[in-house]
Amino acid sequence: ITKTTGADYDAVVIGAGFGGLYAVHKLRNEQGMNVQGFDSASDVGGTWWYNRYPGALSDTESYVYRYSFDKELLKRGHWKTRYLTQPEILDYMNEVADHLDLRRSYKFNTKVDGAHYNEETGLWSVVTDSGQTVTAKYLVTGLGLLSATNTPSFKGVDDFKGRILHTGAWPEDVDLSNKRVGIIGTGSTGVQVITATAPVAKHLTVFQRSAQYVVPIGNTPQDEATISEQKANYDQIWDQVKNSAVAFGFEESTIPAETATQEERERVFEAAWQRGGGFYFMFGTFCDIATSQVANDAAADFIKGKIRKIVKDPQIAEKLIPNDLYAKRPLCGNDYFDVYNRDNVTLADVKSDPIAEFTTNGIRLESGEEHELDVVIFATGFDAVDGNYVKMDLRGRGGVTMRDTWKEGPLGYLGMMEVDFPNFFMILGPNGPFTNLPPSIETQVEWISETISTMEESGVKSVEPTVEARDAWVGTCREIADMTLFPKAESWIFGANIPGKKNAVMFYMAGIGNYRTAISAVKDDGYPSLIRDRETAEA
Ligand code: FAD
Ligand code: NA7
Repeated sequence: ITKTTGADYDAVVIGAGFGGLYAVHKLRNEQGMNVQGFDSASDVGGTWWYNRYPGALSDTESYVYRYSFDKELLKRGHWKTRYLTQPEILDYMNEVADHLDLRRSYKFNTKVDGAHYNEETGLWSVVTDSGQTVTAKYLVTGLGLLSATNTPSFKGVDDFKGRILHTGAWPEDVDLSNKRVGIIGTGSTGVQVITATAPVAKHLTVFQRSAQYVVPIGNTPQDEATISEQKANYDQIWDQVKNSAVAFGFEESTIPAETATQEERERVFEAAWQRGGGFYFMFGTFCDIATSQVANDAAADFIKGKIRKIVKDPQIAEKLIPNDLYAKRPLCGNDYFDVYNRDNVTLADVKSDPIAEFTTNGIRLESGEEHELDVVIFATGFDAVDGNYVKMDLRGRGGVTMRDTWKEGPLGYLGMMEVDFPNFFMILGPNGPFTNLPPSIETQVEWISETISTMEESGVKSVEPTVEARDAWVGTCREIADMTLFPKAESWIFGANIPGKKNAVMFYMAGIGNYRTAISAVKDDGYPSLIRDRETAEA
């Protein structure tokens, strides 16, 4: 039963990934609201529904890449290795949906084309690609921050006779065995799909634009004893995770590399290399790798030394060695650099010799060198964070569009709200925390549902942030980011991967612990930064 007078639903939730599913659970199962969910995929899973490419794996460890809120689900958790494969995560999402009976609230295979706020009724009108329009008081979006795929355009693509695939929209029927495969992109995804494809393809050509710092992932089997111990300690584990910086389950280092001796640095980096884990290497070894040039150089030099040792052909090794900062999202992989010792793998350095065009048979570089291929895989990433928001026709008060509000780069209050968009709540919107994501998703969904419940209890019709509060939050995110080296590296974290996209701050980089404190303070202080019933307030 809808509580909101005149509305089809109390809330519409877009997305059936970690974010959307938890929002439907909170609002419907716990707060008794009438909720309608939509997802363009045919079932639950979000990221893990789409990214079915070979080698797709979490780089958050299995025991913390899950929800913390449900003790029964935690007890039931099962995994075989230190990290989760895509099929395991998708199974988990399905298990969650069954356990909480979430599917019945969703319309799948349904894309939301737009949503408009009607100031007279105080309701959102949500328009889908099936021609349906529904109204609701609240609009909660879990559109995903790595969800809108980025496919760069190349001359001649349509002439290519082979098959073109994107890792983020992977079809079911792909068999790469004995094929001549080309992979464009060497980010997190590229590293995974490259290591999985090399052993099965007839030949693999990697088109690398930027060399990357990749450390081992250390994906070892997990024995029952370790898993039982993790399960027994979940209260403590989640407490640590939610008060940490990156929420990956390890204690971040408090020791600076800047003042450590060369021997100490070697010892700590080598131990981390043996242990595995990208975020661990950057944040678990020393505390200043992401902030101090000296520390960053020390970590980068260590990884460069490893590449030189692993890769047998020194010319190939040099091409694989990055010469920029170690300040993109940290990468890790299974024996990544060993791939380039294989006879069936070619590295094409497309920074020095860019892709000129696709031909009928493959890819031709500017030098004229042609690579014959049966399949080309785009591992070229995503229009991250705001991509899905600006693709949708989202309109707030007075018809103001999100596209226009964010034309100089995405803004957002607390990573969850936006000025002129009343009763609109984003999960993983711009300027939210940069962490292992499920704990941040939970943090946000809990804040959103508590805020909605407070507004309902006090009979509020609409709620939205003030311009001052939004601008101050964005300013804080900028200041924090500027204390780090991340803005100096070109990556999706600052929107630098999309041609023409303005370089902007997209994350709150002070960690989940500080983030939780900041957003709790807003709630505990009675939401001074939110305007209630703006029409009345302004009158
Ligand atoms: P998503 O899972 O992206 O779900 C968004 C959903 O919204 C999608 O199903 C999409 O179809 C739907 N949607 C979007 N727009 C519309 C629309 N207009 N209409 C209808 N539906 C719409 N994070 C980590 O913390 N650790 C990891 O190890 C990790 N590994 C990753 C590996 C890969 C290959 C990728 C791509 C991402 C990884 N991530 C990782 C990030 C991951 O996206 C998040 O952890 C998490 O899954 C995000 O959940 P979400 O619900 O916010 O968004
Ligand atoms: P990323 O990290 O954005 O990586 C994309 C890769 O594709 C990267 O190597 C890019 O090179 C490359 N790229 C992009 N456009 C081109 C063109 N036009 N030509 C050649 N190469 C290109 O995306 P991922 O999917 O790997 O990872 C995104 C997140 O998803 C990741 O952090 C995980 O959280 C999961 P560049 O470095 O820009 O030179």
